[in-house]
Amino acid sequence: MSGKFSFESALQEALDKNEFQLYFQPKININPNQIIGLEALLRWQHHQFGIVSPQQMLPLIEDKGFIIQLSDWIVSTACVQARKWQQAGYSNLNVSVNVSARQFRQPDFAKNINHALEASQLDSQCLELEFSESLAMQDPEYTLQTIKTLKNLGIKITIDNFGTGYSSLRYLQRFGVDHIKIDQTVIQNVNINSWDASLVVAMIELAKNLNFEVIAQGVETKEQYSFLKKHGCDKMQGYYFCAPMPIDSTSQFLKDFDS
Ligand code: G
Ligand code: MN
Repeated sequence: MSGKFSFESALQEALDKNEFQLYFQPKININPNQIIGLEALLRWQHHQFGIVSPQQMLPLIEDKGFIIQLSDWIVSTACVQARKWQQAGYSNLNVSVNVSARQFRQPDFAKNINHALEASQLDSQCLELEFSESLAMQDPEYTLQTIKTLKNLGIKITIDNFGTGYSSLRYLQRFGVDHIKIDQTVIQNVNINSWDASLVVAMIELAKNLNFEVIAQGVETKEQYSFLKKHGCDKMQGYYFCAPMPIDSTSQFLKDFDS
């Protein structure tokens, strides 16, 4: 995959050819044992390059402003798919979508989200938006206003990759976020590094005191799972439970989980 020019023309072709797909990764509550939602994650199945991750493609797309078009597609597709699962019997299923920087700064951002909800007929309570900590804190006054609008629509908010940026606790509280999601780089160190272990315990405590729910991302091992459980973090996501999956496997996962 060399050269920016060919990569970008490949992106345009990908949109035209419907090569973008959403994968879904469950978020699990361990007590009681239930699926609390599915995070929609973008994958690009290229006919020549194979699966291309967002990390590889997003910087290029951001450059081109391509991300706006793609972001709208992600939100709409995630809402439509969540509604389908609800109609198939998982009536309370929640879906979450990651918000990109370019998308967030669009003046029509909240309006576009609302449009996707209306078009899919998904209840706004069933949609959660994930903002990375660094994005949320870039211009916190702007974030505050935007989150207010989204929350008035009934949408839930997660601060993603928590522990990697610089959060103002005052703003976190003013945002009125529903979840903070502890970043996987922190979780993956809990049994290796006592500083990270203390950090996770402090974050769990902080969330409790400020009335957010806390979820741990990137849980990969039994040891990490046990550590989190012991310290009262019941919501988790990661390869320990399952990797992001295409739609068919997600449907199967939902079915197996129920039985
Ligand atoms: O931007 P965000 O933090 O939402 O991205 C999550 C990314 O982490 C996804 O691309 C997903 O594939 C990946 N991921 C999910 N679970 C795990 C895990 O247990 N370990 C690792 N290393 N990555 C994970
Ligand atoms: Mn996320």
